Amino acid sequence: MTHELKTGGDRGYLRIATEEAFATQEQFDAIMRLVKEGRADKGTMSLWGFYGTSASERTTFIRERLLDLGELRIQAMDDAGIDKAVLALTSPGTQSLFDPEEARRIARSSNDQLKAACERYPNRFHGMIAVAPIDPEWSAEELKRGKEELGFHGVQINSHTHGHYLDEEQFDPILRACADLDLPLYIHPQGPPDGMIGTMVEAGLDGAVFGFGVETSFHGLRMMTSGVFDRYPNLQMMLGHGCEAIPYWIYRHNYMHQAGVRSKRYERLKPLQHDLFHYLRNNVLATNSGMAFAPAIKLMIEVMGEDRVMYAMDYPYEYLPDEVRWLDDMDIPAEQKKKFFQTNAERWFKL
Ligand code: 1DF
Ligand code: MN
Repeated sequence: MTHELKTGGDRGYLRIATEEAFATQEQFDAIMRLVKEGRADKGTMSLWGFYGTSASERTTFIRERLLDLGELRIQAMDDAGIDKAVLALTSPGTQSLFDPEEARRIARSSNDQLKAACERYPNRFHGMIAVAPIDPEWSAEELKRGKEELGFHGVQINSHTHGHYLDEEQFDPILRACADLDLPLYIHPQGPPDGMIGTMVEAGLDGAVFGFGVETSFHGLRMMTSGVFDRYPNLQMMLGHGCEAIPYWIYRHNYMHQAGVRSKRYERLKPLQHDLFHYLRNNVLATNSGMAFAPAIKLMIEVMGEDRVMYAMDYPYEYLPDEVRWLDDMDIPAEQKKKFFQTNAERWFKL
């Protein structure tokens, strides 16, 4: 142990964790009903079949911690030196549900419960809005309520909705609302859709270990290559887990994307106003959730710029106070470290 972890800024910065999860009992029950009936998609069957029923130490801890928006969570934050958490309804949110009415009800109720928790701990908790992408028009209205009435700071969408992606036309009301309301759009992973999951479950690689990242970087790239950010130049998309590896890949993504566009290889790929580096540096924000790994963080800062990379813990799926110590000890300039832990989150979430 290199140093004690304290809240309050004893190292010259506050620590703001930006991808922290909670569940509501109704959400949990609705997903588990689909899982028990065998009606959920394969990714949800695998993920919630495990987290919802396993008696392991890990899953027991996570189930208890997801449902708590009170003292347990505050104690965990205190113990790890986390000053503030930006909270969102855990993956898959409402997106595995098939009934739009149920999805709307659960999203709305989750927003109300999160608002109450933020009022109980105004200096510790901030909220991201939950929506029901199966109903984009309703979701756009809920974004307005979430920002204007509940005072929330962004929206978390758990990647695909039954295999559909936010760059598709039917989701335009959601993108427009984010742009109009100046709400960052956090695209968080869930299990890959049935059309993508292939043999990942048999391989034990569908979840956070790999499948999450592949599917979510696919989503992020769809957004970057389809002209979304030409339509909405001020829209900010957030990606966790080391920006889902896009900064590492971006040179090749960009080169091959341009080669494909030039040679008119795909009907869908039209010339864009900018190259992919431009969108990465103007429309994408990243967190290091689940990647307490200095080489990945330094790469993000180098490629995206020091103003676009933020800290996240990913509690309760990742809760290792030692990771905070490693990141405190990262060999980057002090001003960059303060941006990473504190001021970038304040700026982009408007805290
Ligand atoms: C896991 C990881 C599950 C993350 C999550 O939601 C989640 C996991 C169900 O470890 O299985 O949000 N995560 O963001 O890394
Ligand atoms: Mn997460």
